[in-house]
Amino acid sequence: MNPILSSIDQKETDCVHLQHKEARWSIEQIQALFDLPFNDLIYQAQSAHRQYHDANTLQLSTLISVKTGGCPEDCGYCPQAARYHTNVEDQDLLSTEEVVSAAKIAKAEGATRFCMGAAWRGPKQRDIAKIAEIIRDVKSLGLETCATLGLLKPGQAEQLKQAGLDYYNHNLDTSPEYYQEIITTRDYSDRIHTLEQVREAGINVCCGGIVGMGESRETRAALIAQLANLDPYPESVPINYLVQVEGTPLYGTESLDLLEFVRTIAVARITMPKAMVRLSAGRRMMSEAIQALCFLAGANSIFYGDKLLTTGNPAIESDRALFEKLGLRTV
Ligand code: SAM
Ligand code: DTB
Ligand code: SF4
Repeated sequence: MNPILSSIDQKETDCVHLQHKEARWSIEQIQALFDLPFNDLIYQAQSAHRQYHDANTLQLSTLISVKTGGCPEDCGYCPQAARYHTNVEDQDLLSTEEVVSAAKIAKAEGATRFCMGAAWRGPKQRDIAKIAEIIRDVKSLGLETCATLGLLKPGQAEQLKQAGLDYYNHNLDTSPEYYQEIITTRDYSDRIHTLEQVREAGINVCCGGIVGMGESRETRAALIAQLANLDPYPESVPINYLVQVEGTPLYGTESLDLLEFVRTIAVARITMPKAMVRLSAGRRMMSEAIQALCFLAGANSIFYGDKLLTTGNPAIESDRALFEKLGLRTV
């Protein structure tokens, strides 16, 4: 076995921020992965990837914003926060019919997973009833379902589970230390608490973060440590490259080198080998070559369709051309 991997596997360290039973990765160990020569890092990531995944298969996931804008939170990256002046138009919760018709189109285009996002701090009880109906209908189309609705109150995760929700997306976004630079209206422990409720309800956890927010490599390593030390680690890990939207506080942040984004994907793959690692927001800023490197580094899912929640995503035709060039089988 590779000496770096085996030494990391054997060493058990405590996680300073969260009292998880099995903290397995220190920030230093993860930083050592980030610091590897690029070829060594990608080789390790691809080797870890092949232990649990078909290296030439990519899952296609389509996103829809079911409730847009007007959010009371202050996430510095987000165009949907009411307090920032962006071009996003507010939109109330869509009807079940509107969401189902979008889900049918996504399925016809080849997506197998449908992710529904809402610009809420968290859902109210009456929202949960409506969302449950939407989830039931989307699920009945044979699509994997994911929802990202913000912080959950006790009992809500169980209701989502009963409706047939497969995954709940709730990102840690960044390291605990950097978090307060980005968001002040809720704290890290609120996020962890919601993740615990999702886990306890028996819903798969989809949890990742954003890179390119002006953070250091150590901060990226600390984010990955938080994710990898969750016990168990998330089944699904979206890695987003900041989409800079005019009017948000993070607009104008110095762009992160995309090879560092590829490294982040690789480190997520090595530390969470069984997870789906999702190359999420930011693909419009990435060349085909960078995206190919992300797949080589272990990303095995993308958002597919010309829109993310409020911002753009590559056109389906150009994605199909890329899959063809790379010989990727999509599911
Ligand atoms: N309101 C809910 C919440 O924040 O938990 C759910 C929707 S929120 C838009 C879902 C995730 O999208 C955020 O946690 C963040 O990781 C990601 N996101 C939002 N704006 C982004 C941006 N401009 N660039 C990259 N990722 C972004
Ligand atoms: C995730 O980690 N990324 C997606 C999804 N989960 C909900 C959202 C990306 C949003 C990008 C900015 C926008 O389009 O508003
Ligand atoms: Fe609101 Fe979610 Fe955007 Fe934060 S990321 S402002 S909680 S929609």
